[in-house]
Amino acid sequence: MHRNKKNPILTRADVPNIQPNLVDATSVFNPGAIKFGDKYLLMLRTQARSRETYLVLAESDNGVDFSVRKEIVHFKGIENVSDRVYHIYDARISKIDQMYYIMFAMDMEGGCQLGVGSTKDFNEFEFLGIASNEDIRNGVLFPEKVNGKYMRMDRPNKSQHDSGPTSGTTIWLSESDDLINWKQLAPLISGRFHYWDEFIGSGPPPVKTRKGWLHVYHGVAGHFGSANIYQGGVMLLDLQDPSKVIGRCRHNILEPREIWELAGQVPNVCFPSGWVVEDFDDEGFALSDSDVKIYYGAADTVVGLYHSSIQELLDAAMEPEIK
Ligand code: BMA
Repeated sequence: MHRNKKNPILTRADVPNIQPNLVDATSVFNPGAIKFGDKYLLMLRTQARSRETYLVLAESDNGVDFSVRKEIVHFKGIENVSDRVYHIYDARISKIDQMYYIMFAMDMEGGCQLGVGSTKDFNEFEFLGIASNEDIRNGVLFPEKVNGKYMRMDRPNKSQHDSGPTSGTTIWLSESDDLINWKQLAPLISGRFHYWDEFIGSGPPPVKTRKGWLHVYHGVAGHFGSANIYQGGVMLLDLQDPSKVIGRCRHNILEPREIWELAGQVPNVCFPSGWVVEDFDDEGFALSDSDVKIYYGAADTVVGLYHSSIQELLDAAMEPEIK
């Protein structure tokens, strides 16, 4: 596993002015990612000096050099939500059948909800609805139905960082028939107090491998005085019954080490939110030697790119547990 040499691959300097909302962007981070045809797409979270947050797309031929579109992503219909929506952010992108779905956090009065939108072409986006009814974040859809149901992982916000945002210590598995109404099935993993992943939340949507559903998540160590350290880790779920956790890494796979990860709007943050797995077999399983590109927000300020392979991530997920 290694960082790309061109890191950070996106900074505020790459974000064009989009009058009047986004001028002189302060930051660009926490991207959703997907391969669309032969293009790599990132759905970026950008902020203006007003601290308004916008989603903007970037595209690339090689997954490293991205150009940012001069257009704010608008989910048609979101304007009809009756309660005030302050920000939408942290998009996670899944392809299910021939449709692309985007789950994102919606900061609203009374907390954070999960929104879901769809697109066929990444030019027009439709808002499908609010897919939650409690304070919750980090919702990610599985790339296919399991046992006839849509599946997602999500992280209810049942705790709070010291004088900071609401957070959580358990990732749940939920199922749905329509992507809007969700039923909680089972808790998957919980925070390990005193270790690297005390608070946790899903990263990019899971990927199907012959060994199970491979999933990258983030963990927060909150026991360092005023610093919450955000890191990346990996876990593995049973293919037929994803409520069964087969493995979970002992060590993080990614932690703040570079200066642009250690310093910024929010110091000490590596927040993996998108990935592109390059190679699949004919039945849709990721190949173990496939290259994996993990895109992450660094210090809530820039975007980093981390390279790995399916095999390396599977090995990490099967490390002996912390006893
Ligand atoms: C989390 C979310 C992320 C953010 C991270 C670090 O609670 O708000 O969007 O990147 O904190 O600030």
